[in-house]
Amino acid sequence: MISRIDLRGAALPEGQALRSLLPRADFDVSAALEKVRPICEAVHHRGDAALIEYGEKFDGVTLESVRVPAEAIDKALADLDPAVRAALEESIRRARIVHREQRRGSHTTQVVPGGSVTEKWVPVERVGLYAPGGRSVYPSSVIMNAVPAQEAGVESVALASPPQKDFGGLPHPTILAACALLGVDEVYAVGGAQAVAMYAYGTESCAPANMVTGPGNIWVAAAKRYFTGRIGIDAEAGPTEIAVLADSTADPVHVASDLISQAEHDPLAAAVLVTDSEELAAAVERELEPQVAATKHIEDRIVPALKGQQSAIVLVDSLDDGLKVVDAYGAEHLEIQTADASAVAQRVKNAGAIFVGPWAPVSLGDYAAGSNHVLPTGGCACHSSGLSVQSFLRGIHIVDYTKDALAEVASTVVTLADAEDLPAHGAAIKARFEWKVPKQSKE
Ligand code: HSO
Ligand code: ZN
Repeated sequence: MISRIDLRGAALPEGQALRSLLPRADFDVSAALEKVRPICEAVHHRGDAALIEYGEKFDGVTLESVRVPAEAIDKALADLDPAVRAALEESIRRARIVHREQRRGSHTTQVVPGGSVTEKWVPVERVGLYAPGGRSVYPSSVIMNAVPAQEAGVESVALASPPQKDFGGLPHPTILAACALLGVDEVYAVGGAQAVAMYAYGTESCAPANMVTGPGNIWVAAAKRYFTGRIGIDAEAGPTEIAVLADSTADPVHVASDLISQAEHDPLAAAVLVTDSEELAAAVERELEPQVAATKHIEDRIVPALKGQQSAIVLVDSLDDGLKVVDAYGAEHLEIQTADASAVAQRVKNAGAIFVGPWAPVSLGDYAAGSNHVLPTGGCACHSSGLSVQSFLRGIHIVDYTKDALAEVASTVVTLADAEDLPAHGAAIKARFEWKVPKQSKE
């Protein structure tokens, strides 16, 4: 069901050499880039008409308008199963508790008497969120995107999600109901790359956004890359990943069920167990089969995900080696199922989120820990963080110097400007102090 990679018996290689031994899915965004280019251009030139055409072509629906009417959002909430409503409300409540504390105030540093730099944190004005349709209808992801944007103070938050044939061309009702619970009332029935293009350029119905966030398939990731530099993006989310660092104290039933839980997302999802215990590895292998057989998305997602090149049990000589492996891998989600798990978690350098001990499975974080589940995939955890209030803020430096404070540092600026052969930079200082600006001879 899952392959083994045995790294025991020799010193582990470092850096890229170690990374190349570890499993990972192919997720080639650049190859998809050429395919999304015409879609983005069509939306640029033909706006809503192009969005409606793509709705017909990709989603099989004929829309009159891409904007979802308020009544449809209200109705989705009214029709929502009360138990699901209560669970979504609890998820929102916990996410708000955590994200509210991430807010940053302005901070002023007095550099010298009369000279200060204030860092002021300002929310992005308008954000376009994306929620996938099809196989991945996740109202929880609407929560994970909307809550940090709202807690950051973003004034205008819109959401796009593919129109569903079975629901009269509207986005999935649980997505609409989540929007209603979150107070997001600007919703578009638009999916894929065209949704990102709609936000980037704006159309007759949708004002352009400064930033686009939210998970999506490879086309959404490619469209985000296409518009990078023009709009802000969260990340090019790839297939989900779980790594578990476990020793002989771990419960194989828990480990197997957690590996399966993320394999359930996608045939390209990755499930990686890193352990120094042969016994645990064997017990998890034994556990996988009956647990997989007892669940739902077996042949279409879980079996291909576990059997795929992106998943494996990695055997190491020691927990220290295990830590090197999980750092080289940089998992989106990392569980620590070892003795003294909190201390081990503190030693991890690269992971999107870390789940400590037997009572903090990834599923908890997916829905209701209060943490965010939009996390860096594909090894990007070595340079990026998950979505947070910070993702929606910009820090602006406000530089405030008095005449005396500038005079004190004037020669430093002029010297550096001369050293970089930029005399006009220095002249801008000299002009303020009737300092002689030397005439440049024209050669
Ligand atoms: N594990 C996914 C998020 C998710 N899980 C949504 C369930 N629903 C990526 O972090
Ligand atoms: Zn999940």
